[in-house]
Amino acid sequence: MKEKVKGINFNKIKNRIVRYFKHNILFIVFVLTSVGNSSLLRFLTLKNYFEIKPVLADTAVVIIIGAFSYFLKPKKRFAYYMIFGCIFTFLCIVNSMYYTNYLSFASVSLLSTSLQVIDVGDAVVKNVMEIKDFSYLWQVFALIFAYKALKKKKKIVNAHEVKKVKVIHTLIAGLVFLGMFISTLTSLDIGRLSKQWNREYIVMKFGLYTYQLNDIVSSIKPQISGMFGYDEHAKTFREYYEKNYKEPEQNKYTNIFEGKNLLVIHAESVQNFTLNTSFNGVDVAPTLKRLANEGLYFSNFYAQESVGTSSDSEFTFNSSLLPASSGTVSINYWDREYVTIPKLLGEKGYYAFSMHGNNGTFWNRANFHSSYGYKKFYNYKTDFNIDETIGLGLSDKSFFKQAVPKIKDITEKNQNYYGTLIMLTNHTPWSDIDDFSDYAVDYKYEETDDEGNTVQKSAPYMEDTILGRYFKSVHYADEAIDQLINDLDKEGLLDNTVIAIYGDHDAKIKKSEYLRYYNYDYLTDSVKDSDDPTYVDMDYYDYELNRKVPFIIWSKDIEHEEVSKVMGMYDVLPTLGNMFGFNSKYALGHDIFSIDENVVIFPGANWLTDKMYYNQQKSEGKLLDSNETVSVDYIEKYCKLAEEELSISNSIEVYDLIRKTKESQSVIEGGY
Ligand code: GP9
Ligand code: MN
Repeated sequence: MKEKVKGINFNKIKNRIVRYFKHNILFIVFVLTSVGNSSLLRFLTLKNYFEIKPVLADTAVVIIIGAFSYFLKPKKRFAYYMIFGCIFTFLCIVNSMYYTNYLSFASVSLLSTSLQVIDVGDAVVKNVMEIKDFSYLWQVFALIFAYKALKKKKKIVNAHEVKKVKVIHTLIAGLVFLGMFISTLTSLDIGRLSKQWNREYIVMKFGLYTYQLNDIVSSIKPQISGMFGYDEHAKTFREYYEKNYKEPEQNKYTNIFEGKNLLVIHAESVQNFTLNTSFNGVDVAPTLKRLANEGLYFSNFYAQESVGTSSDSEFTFNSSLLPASSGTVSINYWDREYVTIPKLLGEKGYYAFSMHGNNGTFWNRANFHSSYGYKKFYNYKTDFNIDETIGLGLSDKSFFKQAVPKIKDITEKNQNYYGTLIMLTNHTPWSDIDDFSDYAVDYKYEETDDEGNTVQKSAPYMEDTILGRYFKSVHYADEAIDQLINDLDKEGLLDNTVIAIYGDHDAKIKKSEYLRYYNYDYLTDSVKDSDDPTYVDMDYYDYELNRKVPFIIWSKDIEHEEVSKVMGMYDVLPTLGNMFGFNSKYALGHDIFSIDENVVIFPGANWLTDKMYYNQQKSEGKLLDSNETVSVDYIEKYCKLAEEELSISNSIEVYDLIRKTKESQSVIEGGY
């Protein structure tokens, strides 16, 4: 091989490279371990095996940060790398844990929200932390190992470079990576980075470190957003409602409940499939099943909660708006003006109240319930005697027992009421449920012994599993609802009252639990092999669709109807509004009885129609009926709508647009 080609001295270049590596081992270890850790995170969370974009982005960020280490003396550089190495490792661990729980990535704007997790106690240890979350610690050990090895060989002391030049050269290297990364970006990538709600997508395309830096910027933005961008958001908001607002249509349910009380039961973590589940011939949720069979049953109903879980569902149920894309409405934007069911019914003379057996500060309920228009929030020790505790607080049965006389009192003092009863017992992890529920989730069968006698047998099946405990707990919650309805009836409180029951979100149970439930072999007491012809698998879409929750509207004299059209939490306000005679001009959902094709938009901009579930995070979807087809235009239409509605909703929350619009007597007349 020639050593010189047209004046290029390869030997010299080679020597320089070798020399560079020799003198910068610690820096190189820092870069490789940092990029390696964020790649591992993508691998373990998004199952993203190899994508060049995030690797380029992470490398650029790490090199640029690392470049400044050359301002320090060689001996102090290790401390610099360790500090950033620990920060990066910490970010990976936090994001890994966060992803396990929320299927999304952490945000500094959620710090206050995350503090709620502390109150959930052992639910965190049991369901949030996993061994794999700590695998990222290898970076710290690798740095220490490299440093010790170099020190032994006296490489640290010998390192010598002109500092400023070194900083500049390293920065240039970082900028080269940055340039390469930028050249791969599409306009879609850039658009999503600025919006920041599709966190999975951003981590997948921009890497963890760019995501986290961008997150800091976009989390600070809302705090100062009153000063920036208001006009533009207010304009988009006005135009959206001018274009899309339609007066409510009349249908067979219009005003059927006018003048009746409305009692809402927030059924903690109850998923819809439990209504169709039984063990050994005993239903998991016989009461809910009965109410569904007697009342209006919305069998394809989805919560649209984000990281604000319960509180997001309470917000969306009451306002027909979607959760905030950064932060949580109940904590960050609770003091904005919203058009809500308590306010709308309040205008009709209803007394609005809510009750919950947990501390009033949880999810900031004491504040946001009053801001949403509830006149009183009965909670925890102030209004309830904590005589029986299960999981997070007062047991549902005791809670309901104590709620009935309060409801009676409210009924006597007011012409009408709107009440929300927030259940608690069925909150993960259902640790002590065995003490309160004797519901069995084993598999009972019969066998004939050698003498021809029938022997009753039992295999453990779902006993001592998370999903098994969940079934027991739902059974308990179902009994509590039965007790409430009976007690209300005994007091004559059901005659003029409509009950609405919703599951606030899924129970966040892992797929492996469902695979056991679907594929248990009682003869071997084990889960069948995945190559068994009868094996039932659960893909991403099966899992997402199974997250649906029940929604039931029931009254003593209602006629049963099952509505199988897809429906979201944001459709509740318009649907109940049509029945009770109220309306919000800002509702993003629809009266389910007045819409041909409905769409449920999820906070990450995934969406669901009766035809397809589309995963906008990954730009792929699944047809619900494989014989159906949809056009590209169809997908684009709903993708655009999802982005538009999430953005409008977020603008209302961040910029307080409903209040400001009312104040400025702007284009939309009438307010609420
Ligand atoms: C706590 C309860 C649970 O009061 O509503 O909240 P979650 O963890 O489901 O959001
Ligand atoms: Mn909840």
